[in-house]
Amino acid sequence: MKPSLQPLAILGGRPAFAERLYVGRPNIGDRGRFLARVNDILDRRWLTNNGHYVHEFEKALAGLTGARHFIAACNGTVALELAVRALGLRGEVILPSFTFVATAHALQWQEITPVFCDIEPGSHTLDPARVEERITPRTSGIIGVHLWGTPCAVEDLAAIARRRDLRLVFDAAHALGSTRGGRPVGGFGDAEVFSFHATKFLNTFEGGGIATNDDELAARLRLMKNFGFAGYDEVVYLGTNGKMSEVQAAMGLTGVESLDEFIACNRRNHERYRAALAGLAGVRLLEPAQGERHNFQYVVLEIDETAALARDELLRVLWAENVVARRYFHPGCHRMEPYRTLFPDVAARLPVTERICRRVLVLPTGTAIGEAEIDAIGSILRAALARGAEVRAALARSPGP
Ligand code: T4K
Repeated sequence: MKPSLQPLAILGGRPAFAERLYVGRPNIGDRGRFLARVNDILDRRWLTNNGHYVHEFEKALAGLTGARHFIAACNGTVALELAVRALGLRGEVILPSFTFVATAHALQWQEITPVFCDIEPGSHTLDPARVEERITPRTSGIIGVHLWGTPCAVEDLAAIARRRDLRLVFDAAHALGSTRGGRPVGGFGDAEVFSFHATKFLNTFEGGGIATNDDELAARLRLMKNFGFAGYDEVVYLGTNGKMSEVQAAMGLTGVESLDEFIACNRRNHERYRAALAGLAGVRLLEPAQGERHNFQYVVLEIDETAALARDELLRVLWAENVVARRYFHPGCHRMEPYRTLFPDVAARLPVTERICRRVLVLPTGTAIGEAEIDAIGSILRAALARGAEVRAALARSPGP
């Protein structure tokens, strides 16, 4: 989409983009190959329940993650719930508050108490030093979240889990294709849980899955995601319907074929943003760890107190230009219901989370945008920050979003 670089819309100019640019625009892959697969599914008349394409997708994902087993599921949230239940978690489970609310809901939904723990300021992931402090006799496990595709401190968390006899799960919803110490995400902890929601760089419309090297856990998960059926008439567990359909798997397989291309595009976009935002006071672009593979699926800025405008002011400037940036994962799970009511005092234990929640701004990336859009977004931010006082006054005059 060709941007028109008018004066800032918030100051009375026309929006830079005629149509909205969104964070989370899906990558589509090869349309022809996807449609051919859908035709084949219709010819086979096998639409769901452990079909051919789900098998193929699970094989492909086991290959990508290096895990012995990959169990596909209908979405990432149900995959988390399955992992939590199959591992026998109960009582309390420690997790970051700075994550998508599904991580906490997967516990609370099963009447397990989510215990919110602070994060490291650099990586935005669970701080192992703080995890130790949150362990009680009721703690049964830890869920680390590889936020923005950046793996947590898996070694330190694994050492704590071993020492304190806890189960360790990773919410890897963002982290397909990333590595830690050269090892792909998928093989850490007892299980790692992925999301293939439309907004993820590899998508199955809705979808998710669990990677594990534990044979017994994998067998349990396979039964649990299919109501607990061990045969036509035999049910051996309390299960649910967590199955992925054939069309979802066909979309996933098509995406897998373009995965390197998606990552290359995300990386190019990231580099372009780095150049477009260089030298902006108070604006930090989160960078992945050196020497590791990363999927670059989120472009994450931290806007600190030294910037001429606050994060929320920049958000409004961008929205006025039709750039639908997001302030993920504001305001933190602990400030959302039911957790706000259940744990009214927990914010005091989460100073880093509170600070990061006020600073983060996520910008559009993926195959739906290119250099021209990124340069224009950089110019908008640069112009807004250069005219900080004027922009602030204009925002104060206009009603908020
Ligand atoms: N753990 C973590 C750490 C997660 O981030 C997530 C999901 C999960 C667990 C749970 O996995 P799932 O059960 O969802 O598989 C979106 C996604 O719905 C959610 O999957 C994702 N994380 C989260 C980070 O983002 P919202 O509430 O932001 O969705 P929404 O509707 O505002 O869409 C986001 C953006 O994407 C919009 O700017 C529009 C754009 N979009 C969206 C869809 C669905 C499109 O352009 N096309 C589309 O088809 O949660």
